Amino acid sequence: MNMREIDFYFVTDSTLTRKTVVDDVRDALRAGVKIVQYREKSMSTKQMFYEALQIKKLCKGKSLFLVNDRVDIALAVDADGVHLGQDDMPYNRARYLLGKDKIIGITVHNVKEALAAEKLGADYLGASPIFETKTKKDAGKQAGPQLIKDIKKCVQVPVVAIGGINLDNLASVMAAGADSVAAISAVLTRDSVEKECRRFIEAISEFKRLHTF
Ligand code: TZP
Ligand code: MG
Repeated sequence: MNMREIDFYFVTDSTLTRKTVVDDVRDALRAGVKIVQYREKSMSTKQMFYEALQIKKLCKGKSLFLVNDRVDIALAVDADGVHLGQDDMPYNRARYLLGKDKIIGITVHNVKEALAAEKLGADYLGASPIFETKTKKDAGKQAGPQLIKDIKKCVQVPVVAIGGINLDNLASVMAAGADSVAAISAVLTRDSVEKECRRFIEAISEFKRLHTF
């Protein structure tokens, strides 16, 4: 599995789940997601380790498994990689610790950060936040789909769009050139995480099918 083949990017959130984070991952995998990011901001390191281990086992043979922020947890469970923000562990140190084969994604908010992250060697970029979001308090001001267009003009690495994305505004994000889309609340707060993931996967692949020649 390669970052370029990924359509919908699934991210966990223990504050939004209607069941448990592990149940959500099971549902998402049933829907066919090909990448799962474990994003946990409040648990103890020990709890995170055991939860990450469970998720890693569920993902095995089905999906890539990345850990948000925590290089130590990623290493401890032998995850496929990490997702790092601008204030997380510096890329070079994370790469040194994880080795050349692991995936490192970096959140970027503008073209300058995107160019810097690509130059460092990031495997993909998370363009954020595209729309207003309540899920991440310090996400910053919504950039609109134009951010994706601007970034896609100057980088080669895949760009994952995140922040306030739902099935209604998805087309505008895809039309701007996103390679992949992450949506948290639009999926986790619905009755069926599985159904919602399926809807995103289908809508994204349909868009790509119609617009790739
Ligand atoms: N990073 C940038 S915005 C965001 C993260 C983790 C939250 C996205 O959540 P939602 O509910 O899809 O707006
Ligand atoms: Mg972070």
